[in-house]
Amino acid sequence: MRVDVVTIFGEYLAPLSLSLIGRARAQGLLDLRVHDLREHTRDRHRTVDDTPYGGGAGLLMKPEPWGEALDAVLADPPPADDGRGPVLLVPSPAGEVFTQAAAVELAAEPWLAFACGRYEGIDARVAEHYRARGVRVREVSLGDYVLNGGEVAVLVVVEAVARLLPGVVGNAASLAEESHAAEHDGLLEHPAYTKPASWRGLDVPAVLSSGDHGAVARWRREEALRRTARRRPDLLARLDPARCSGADLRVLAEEGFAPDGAGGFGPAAPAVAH
Ligand code: 6GU
Repeated sequence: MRVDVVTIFGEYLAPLSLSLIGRARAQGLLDLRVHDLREHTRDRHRTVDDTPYGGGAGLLMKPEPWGEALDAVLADPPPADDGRGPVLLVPSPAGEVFTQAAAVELAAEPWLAFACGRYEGIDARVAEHYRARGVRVREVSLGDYVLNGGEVAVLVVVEAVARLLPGVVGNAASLAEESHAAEHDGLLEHPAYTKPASWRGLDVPAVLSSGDHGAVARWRREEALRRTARRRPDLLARLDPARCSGADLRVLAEEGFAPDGAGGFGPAAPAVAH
């Protein structure tokens, strides 16, 4: 996979040379190229920002350096480009929330490009212009909080995507077991334990040492359901009741959830007093 990143803070991306991602780059599985936006300015001060039309606090990134920088990226496709060009990812707190499902989609692409805004973001015409040229532009957010710029989002998205590429993570089965994996219905992962069996007065749940694989699987499923209900009830709205056993339904009912009639689960209607 080829990944181009345009930024004014290339040093921010140094962690992408470490660990599994660094090794994937060294092995040629990931061709990650960082480009300095300021190389595409034409004034003596290498200016990338200016004040917003309409007033307000803060500075916006000017469109001209972005146009030149992104044109240069688009003009240099990787051999694997299918003619559709890259998916252009624009990190922004105003974007769609980045999810594991999006990571899976992006991992199937041969080419991604990132436009990292700083300050209050990038002049809105940049995304509009590349969309009009047929580029698949996706504005993505990490969640409901504000960061200073898109570089941390690049670290997050590249790590989430690259570890799905064949050969990057050693054990492919571990990918399927994780929290948010579709194979586990998008539930949070159950708690996990290793040796010693007793630590500071805390014992590993006995069922995990029972050797009864069916009982272990049922315990893990129940813990995953309870955890998700307590911590991320929003995820239950996307849990298909058709994929739930009677035992699952009982656990969810204990946690206060019932099928919502819309293909998921929601808070159970309170029992009406007679
Ligand atoms: Cl992608 N960018 C910025 N600046 N803030 C964010 C974000 C992205 N995601 C959450 N907050």
